[in-house]
Amino acid sequence: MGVVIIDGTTVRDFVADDTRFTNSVNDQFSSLDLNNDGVLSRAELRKAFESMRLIETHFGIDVSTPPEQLTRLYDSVFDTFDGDRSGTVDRDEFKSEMKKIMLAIADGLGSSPIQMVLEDDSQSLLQKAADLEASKNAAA
Ligand SMILES: [Ca+2]
Repeated sequence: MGVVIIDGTTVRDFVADDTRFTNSVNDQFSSLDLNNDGVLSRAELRKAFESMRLIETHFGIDVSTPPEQLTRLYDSVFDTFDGDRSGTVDRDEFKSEMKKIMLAIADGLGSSPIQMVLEDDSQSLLQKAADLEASKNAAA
C-alpha cells in the first residue's frame, strides 16, 4: 500500500511516453492472461476489472452496485475493449482502450493534484504514472 500524489499531467505524461506506456500495458496484459493464450477472455477481463480500482472509479462502480447490474456493466466494458467483436481482447485492443481510459482519468483529474492510496500492485498503471513523475523530480 502506498500513497501517491497525481494530477492530470502526471497521467498524460505517462501515456505520452509510448515505450514506457506500452511496456506497462504489456506487463499488465501478461499478468491478466491467465491461460497464456495471448488474448483476454470475458472472464479474464472481468477478473482484471474487479482488481483494478481505476476501472471502478472510472465507471462509477461502488460496493452497493447490485451483482446483475455489475455483470451488465462488465459486459458492456468488455464489448468496448473487443473492438472487432471477436469475443476476445488482444494486446492492441487492450492498449488502445487503456489509453482512452487513462486519458479520461487525466481529464477528470485536471490540474488539481489528488492523493491516491494504491494497493501494493506493481501492475497498476496509475502507480507507474506516479513512478515516472517521481523519477523526473529526482532528476531535476
Ligand atoms: Ca487468455
